[in-house]
Amino acid sequence: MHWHILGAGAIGCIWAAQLYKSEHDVTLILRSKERLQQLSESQGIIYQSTNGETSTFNVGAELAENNTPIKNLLICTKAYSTISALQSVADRLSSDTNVVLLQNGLGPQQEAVKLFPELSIWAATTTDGAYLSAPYHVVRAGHGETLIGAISMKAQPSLDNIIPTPCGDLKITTSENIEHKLWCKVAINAAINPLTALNNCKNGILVSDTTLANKMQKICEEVEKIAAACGQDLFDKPLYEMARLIASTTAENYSSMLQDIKQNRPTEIEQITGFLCQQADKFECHAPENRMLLQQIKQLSSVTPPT
Ligand code: KPL
Repeated sequence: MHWHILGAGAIGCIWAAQLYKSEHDVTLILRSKERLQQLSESQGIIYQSTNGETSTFNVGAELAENNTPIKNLLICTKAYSTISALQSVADRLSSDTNVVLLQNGLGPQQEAVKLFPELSIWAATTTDGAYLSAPYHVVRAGHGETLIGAISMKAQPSLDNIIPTPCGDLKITTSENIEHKLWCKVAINAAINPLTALNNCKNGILVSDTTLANKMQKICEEVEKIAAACGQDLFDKPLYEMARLIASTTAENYSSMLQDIKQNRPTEIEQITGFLCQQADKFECHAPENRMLLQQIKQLSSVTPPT
């Protein structure tokens, strides 16, 4: 089974390394000749495991313009690039192609299904922790779980025929209701990411600082109401409790949104808080805290996502 991967960030590199390790054919699709050159200079993906051991996986790579057909495509780009990533390889896809969208946020998954009704599309969400210490040098910070579920009419509820399990050290589980899992992830990201980005703090501060904790509580209450209006019953405990728990267990982390701002990259605010504000408009929910966060993060971020 041959997998093409679009998006060579930390998660894309983990998947490429683990598929390669499990002896699957895997090809990274890179955006420029310079990126191809960088990969060949590092002789593949350098993978540092949680115990510090390093291995190199000589994964193949090509540009999107290559004209060979794609049978299985994993997209791990930032959420705002999902659609342009799909469009960049559109002429290589057919009704036999399986596409897995693994990213934060909500919105692009539904748009992908609308724009590409002929494809079998799955969505995925992960709690794996990783970061790039240099291009193609991925450091595994923690082992989580990846949930995958069908989101298009054509995708089968069972993934047995597509996702290669075992797949190295990745823990992959099928979800019967992936939309709900994506909602839960968006809700947690909406509670933690914008506040940490605005206050330039680690996740744990949202628990220890009373003012920020109170703010997080208000954000959570709004998000819970928006989710309920959309028919999503999030967790078996209040979102605020769940967000506190996750902020505590990731206390030393800098959220992905704060890292994006520090590194002058576009943020995923539109696919997280922006998505929730759109739903609030649709269902006439009161969401002043989230609307303010959306504006503040847009003002703070000097770079806008590519179109
Ligand atoms: O997913 C995250 C992110 O930073 O995007 C959390 C759960 C907030 C951990 O940092």
